[in-house]
Amino acid sequence: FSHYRNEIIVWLTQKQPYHLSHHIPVHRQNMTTPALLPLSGRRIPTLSPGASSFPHHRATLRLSEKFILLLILSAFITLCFGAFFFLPDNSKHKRFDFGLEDVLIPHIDSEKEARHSSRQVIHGVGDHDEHRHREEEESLRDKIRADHERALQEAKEKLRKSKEELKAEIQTEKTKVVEDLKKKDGPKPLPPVPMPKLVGVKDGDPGDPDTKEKRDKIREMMKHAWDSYRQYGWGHNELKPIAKKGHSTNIFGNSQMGATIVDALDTLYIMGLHDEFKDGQEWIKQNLDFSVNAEVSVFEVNIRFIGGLLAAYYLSGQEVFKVKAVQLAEKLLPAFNTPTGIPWAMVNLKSGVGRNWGWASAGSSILAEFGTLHMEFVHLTYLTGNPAYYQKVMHIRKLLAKMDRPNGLYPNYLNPRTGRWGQHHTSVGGLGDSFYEYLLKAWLMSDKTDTEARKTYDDAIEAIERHLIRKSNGGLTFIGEWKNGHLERKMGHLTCFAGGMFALGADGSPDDKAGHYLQLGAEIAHTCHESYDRTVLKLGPEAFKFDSGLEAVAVRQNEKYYILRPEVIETYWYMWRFTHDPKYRQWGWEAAQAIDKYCRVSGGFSGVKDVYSSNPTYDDVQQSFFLAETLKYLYLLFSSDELLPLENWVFNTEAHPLPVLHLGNITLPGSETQR
Ligand code: DMJ
Repeated sequence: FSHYRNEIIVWLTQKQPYHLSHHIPVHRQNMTTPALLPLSGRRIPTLSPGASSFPHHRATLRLSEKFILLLILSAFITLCFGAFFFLPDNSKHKRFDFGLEDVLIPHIDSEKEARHSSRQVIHGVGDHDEHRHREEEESLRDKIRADHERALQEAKEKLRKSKEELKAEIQTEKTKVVEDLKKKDGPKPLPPVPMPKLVGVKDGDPGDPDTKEKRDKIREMMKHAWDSYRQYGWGHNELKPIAKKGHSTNIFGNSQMGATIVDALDTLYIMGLHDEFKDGQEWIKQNLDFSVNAEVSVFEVNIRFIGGLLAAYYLSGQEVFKVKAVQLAEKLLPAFNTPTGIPWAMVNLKSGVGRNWGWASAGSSILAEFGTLHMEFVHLTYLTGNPAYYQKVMHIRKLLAKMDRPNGLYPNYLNPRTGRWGQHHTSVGGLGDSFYEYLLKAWLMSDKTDTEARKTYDDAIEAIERHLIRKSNGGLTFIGEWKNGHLERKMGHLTCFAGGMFALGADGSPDDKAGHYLQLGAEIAHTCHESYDRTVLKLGPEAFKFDSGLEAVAVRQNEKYYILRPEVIETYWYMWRFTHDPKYRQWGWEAAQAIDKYCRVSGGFSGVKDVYSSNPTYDDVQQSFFLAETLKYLYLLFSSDELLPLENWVFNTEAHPLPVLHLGNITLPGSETQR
């Protein structure tokens, strides 16, 4: 066949230029056309006018000649193909050797083949090797054929399956790939670190039956909030208790990271709701994944997720919480890649790209956000041995220390590109609050060794007292907000946490002013209680004024809502711990009853839109901080002081307890370079 094949090709290629020639100008007819060269590589004599075997005045064949040639050609081709199809398989492969096999079916092993051919020359055993070589090729072909048949069979079977079956199969395969990837990346083992001494992880039975009954009621409320979320919003960040479905806000991007589960864990643990805790732990183990394309708030994720996971780890000793906290913290680190090291407000967990809120003074970062990372980040360095976390937060502190402060006050906005303050607004409520809280708590958490933090706190509070704290005509102490050189006589619900902070910071204050700060805490607690007591629902509004005869009441409609916030109850609890004045338990109980009466619905607990209306409408959100903070502080208020004593535990701003690090002679990695 190969012999005839070459002949045909030669013949065909000789004819083609001839047929084309009468369309081609003479001066170009001598040009060889590479595409028309025969496969065998034999050189075809080029056609030149006059040298042809045909008379040169005849440009075409006669019709009869064409017909005969066509007949011969088709007979020949039929013969060849016939022979090919009727020959046994083996002979086909041996003889149908156009060289295309090499392209379509790769050789088994060219190195091996080279060795074989060289051996042929040296040892003269070509026949044997050639035989083996052919056998190997045969077996490879058989294998390829078998593979193709299997693939075909599988495809046929797939086509026979229903859409649902196919979907289920795809899902199983996806899960397997994810599992394999997880195993491959695997949680990196963390260095063993001595567990800090954990004091007071106990029941905290209050003793007297009346208080116990109240505590049981709070526990029941927690169970209702949790069970409702479990039933209607499981895995979502939060719950819509009226619509009975999941809910989320922009602070979590478009993620579904079970914020309520993480935020609620330690409350469940403290309340002895162990089955619920296990349930949450299992969800976290199986589902909490931070490789999501979601732009989240660095601050919120830090205080709720990292804080929540660390607290759950310390309380329960379960490694999974520590590992998850560290995985998440790694995802937050790119937020610090700014010209100044002041982190962006938001970061995309997948890409690491950060940016600031559009509304924040000319692209600024916010004091309460970048200033509320210290506690969690110091614990992360302690647990991982990675100095990065500690260095990042210490860098922020150093940078702030070098800056001028108008009237000794810290403005709420700081531009992370220029390192300059934005608008000169100062607040102990929203946008500023937990920055001051974390200065004090950094000192407490370091077993009172971080005196730099204490000094910064004391200086800040002194300026706040001088410029922001006033007494109303009716004798209520309030903390106003500084806006471009004047004091706004308005206080937010958020600001009410400061009563607890002043009490917590009383011990250790300069010039022995402990009594003064405890008194200040009591006055703020009283004012905030008034803001509750002066409403119809006995629940506090979002913001209240001390102006034009109005005291501790909201004026604007959009400030009359209560969204299950904890700050007032938080202050009651700190005041209770430091004074044991029964009025704090009484006030806490009033708030608990009001929440149960006006915010409880069959699908959980909801915020209300107007605390001055006897017929309030719901906002239909069960905030995760209701379980993390509000119910936890209430439970602690009706427990004995033995449960989580304040000498041993420091609560982060989301009420997640972290143990005091009695570091003694241990130096945190990274701290040497900072000091
Ligand atoms: C909580 O997420 C934290 O307490 C935060 O510091 C500010 N306030 C909310 C609840 O009101």
